[in-house]
Amino acid sequence: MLELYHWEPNGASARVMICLEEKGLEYSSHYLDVLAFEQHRPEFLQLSETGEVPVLVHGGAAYTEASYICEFLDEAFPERPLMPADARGRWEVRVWQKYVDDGFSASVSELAWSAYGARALSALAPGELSSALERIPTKERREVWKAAVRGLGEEQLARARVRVEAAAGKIESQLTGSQWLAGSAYSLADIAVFSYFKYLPPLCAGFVSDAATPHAMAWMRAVAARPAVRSALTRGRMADPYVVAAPGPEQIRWG
Ligand SMILES: N[C@@H](CCC(=O)N[C@@H](CS)C(=O)NCC(=O)O)C(=O)O
Repeated sequence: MLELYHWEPNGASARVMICLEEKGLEYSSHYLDVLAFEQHRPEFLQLSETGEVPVLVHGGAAYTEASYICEFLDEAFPERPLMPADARGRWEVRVWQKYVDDGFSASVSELAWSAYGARALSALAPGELSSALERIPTKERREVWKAAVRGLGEEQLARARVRVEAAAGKIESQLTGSQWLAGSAYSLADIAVFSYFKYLPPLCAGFVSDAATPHAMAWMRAVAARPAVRSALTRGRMADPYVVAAPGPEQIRWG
C-alpha cells in the first residue's frame, strides 16, 4: 500500500506523481495545500521535519526527496523500469536529477512564484497569513517564506532568469540529436526536468519557445502527451497545476 502526501502535480510533487503513474502503481493521495500552509501541520511534520512535499509512505516508513523517492520506487517495483539498464545511463540520469535538485528547481520556482504565487496567497486574510508564517517550523524556511511574501527582488529574479536561460540552452543542446535526456529511452531524468521545464514557455517566452528551443519544446510536448503524464497532471485540484507555484525550499541550500 502506497500513500503520497503531495500538492498540485507541479515541481517536486509532479515528479513522484508521474513516476507512480508511469509504473502503474496505485496510491492513496493526501493533498496538502501548500499555499494554505497545510504542510506545517504537526501531523505532517512527523513525516517531513521541514514541512516539504512530496512524502511517500510505504510499509510504515516515510520517504522524502523526489529524486530518491523515484529511485526507490523504481528499485522496489522493478516492472516498467524508469532507470536505464546500463551503469552509464544510470549515471546520466543521476547527473540530471542533481542538476534539477541543486539549482534548476530553485530558479524555476523563483520565476514561477513571482508570476503566480503572490496572487494565490491573496486569498488569505492578512492576520491569517502572518500567523501561518510564524508557525513555519524552521528559521530558514520561515525566512524564505517571509522574503517570498514580501516579493523577490529584481536582482534575485534577474539571477534566476540568467540561470534558467543557461539551463534551457543545456537542455536544448542535449535534445538536439537525442530524443531523451539520458540514455536511449524515456527515464527519471526526463520526468525530473519536465516537471519544472513545463512552467517555462509562458514565463520565459524570450528564450524558451519553438523558435529558441525547438527540440526542448518538442520533447516537452512528447512528455506531456504520455498517458501517464496526462493522468498525473489531473490528480490535483486545479485544472492547470502550472499556474500556481511555491517559493521552493532549495534556495537555502543553494544560495
Ligand atoms: N528537495 C525536495 C523539494 C520539494 C519541494 O520543492 N517541495 C515544495 C513544493 S513543490 C514544498 O514542499 N514547499 C513547501 C514549503 O516550501 O513550505 C524534493 O525534491 O522533494
